[in-house]
Amino acid sequence: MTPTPDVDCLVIGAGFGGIYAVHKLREAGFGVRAFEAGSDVGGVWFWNRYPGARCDVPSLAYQYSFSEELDRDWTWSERFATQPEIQRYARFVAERLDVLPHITFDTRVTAAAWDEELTGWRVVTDTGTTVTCRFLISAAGALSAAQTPPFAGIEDFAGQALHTSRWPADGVDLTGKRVAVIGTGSTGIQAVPEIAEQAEHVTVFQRTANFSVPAQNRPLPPDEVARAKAHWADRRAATFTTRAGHVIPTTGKRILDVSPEERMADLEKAWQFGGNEFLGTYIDTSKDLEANALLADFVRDKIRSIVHDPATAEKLVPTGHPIGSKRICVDTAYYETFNRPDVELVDLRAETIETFTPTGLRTTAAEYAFDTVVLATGFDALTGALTRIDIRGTDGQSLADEWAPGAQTYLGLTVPGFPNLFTVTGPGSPSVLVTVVIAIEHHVDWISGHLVHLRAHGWTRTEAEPAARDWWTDQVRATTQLTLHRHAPSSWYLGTNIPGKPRLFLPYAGGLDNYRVVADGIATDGYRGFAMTGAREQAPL
Ligand code: NA7
Repeated sequence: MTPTPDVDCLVIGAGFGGIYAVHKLREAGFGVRAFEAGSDVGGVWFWNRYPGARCDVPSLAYQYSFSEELDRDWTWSERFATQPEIQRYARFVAERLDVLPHITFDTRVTAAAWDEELTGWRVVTDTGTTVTCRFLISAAGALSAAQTPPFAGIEDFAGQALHTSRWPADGVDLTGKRVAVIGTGSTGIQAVPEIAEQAEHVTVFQRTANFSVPAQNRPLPPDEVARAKAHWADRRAATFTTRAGHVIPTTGKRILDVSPEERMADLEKAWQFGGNEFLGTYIDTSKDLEANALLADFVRDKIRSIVHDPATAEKLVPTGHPIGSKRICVDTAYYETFNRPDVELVDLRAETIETFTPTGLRTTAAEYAFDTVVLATGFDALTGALTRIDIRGTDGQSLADEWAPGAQTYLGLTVPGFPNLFTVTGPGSPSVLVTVVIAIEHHVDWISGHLVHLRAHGWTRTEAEPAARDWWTDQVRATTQLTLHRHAPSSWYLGTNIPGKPRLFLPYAGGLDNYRVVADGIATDGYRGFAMTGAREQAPL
């Protein structure tokens, strides 16, 4: 008698991907369970509770698009939503879709092994539960595996050390504290102004100066929200046809074609409008280094005009990478914060961290004392959430080893040697370069469609072919050449923030619109590139 798995589909994670995967697969008639390490839904929006945590994509775009009803019944309060509001939204959707009964919280998946006889996965959790499933769907997140660099002596530090994505649920009182912040990516840049409001003194340790544009955040007036809701169908349609998953305003002009006066006027307007849409002002700045330099110079001059102390301003001016080649940051009063007398900037290009000490840290130039260190040091992006689970494929090979020389997938969703495993927002997907919620919706719809296809044919096993993976890897590399991302010496897109991770641009940079066309074409073609098999006598789903 052939064994039958406990459940058809097991979902890892209950963030935006997991919530929608449970809903969609259940709607398609599959049995579904999910494990979530946190004690509530929301994923990264459950964990990232640091002061100032906020989305840098407009609220009206950073939401599910599939249901007009959800759109009608949820109202964002600000142009860029705070972490608590986004988590409330995740909870609202999970309750509405009635997915909560399928999710086991406070349970982290630690291992999963393919079992050929079962034609399924044996999944193990940190609470000791083992569940078997036919299909394993990872929605563990692209930016969820926190990275704490191996700083020498950090275990000797007598104060409090906090990674921004593991911030205590009941907050941290920083009143009267001397606080160090290490890291000036999107997180550090959001956190520093808020921490400075509370703390007695803040020392910001910056390794790479980043480009940041003002959010120009504001409350969303009721008429703007009403207009958006009335145009739900148009907004939904735009998720299919735009590169980023939503409409980004642009002048439609090339920066190299306009006069200096026109350029200044356009960019000043874009700066006042705010948000990372600033990058879309002109159509040539993400492809052409000369065009990019003009955009970058505008931001550099803005920094010099905001920061009073010229020496501090020069440290904050990014010089080593094109604007947008590392993820652009969106801030509220970040540069202005360095005009405070109680905020200090340490340039880790001029002095490097030698070791932590019981009272702070020592660099090659000085000793710094503080009570609390905030590690805004980022994530093992795209692969970390998966490689930290002991995933074993057909020959017992580990996914972490398989990806050690550089992660390769078919469509960012599947890996040869790991049948019936799907990786929502995996390496090779466009998710982190576009509106991730929209990419997630597409990935989950595609996965669900694939499982329905298998069921219709009485198949129980699907595995990407190596040739399909190689072809997709070529597509990912080719699209990388179309952008300036490869000109950044380091970024989490390239994996260079993780010691030992090979330097490889992991996302698909061809846009969500193009990705959809390709992935949907593969589906229409009967899921080209997959070996789909399975004994008909094996319990069909
Ligand atoms: P990021 O963007 O990876 O930023 C991490 C920051 O931490 C960045 O400034 C790093 O400098 C710095 N860092 C990392 N390791 C070290 C060490 N060892 N010493 C000093 N400084 C270090 O992560 P975020 O959390 O800000 O944002 C990640 C994404 O999440 C964001 O883009 C949004 O999409 C959501 P570096 O630049 O590597 O020199």
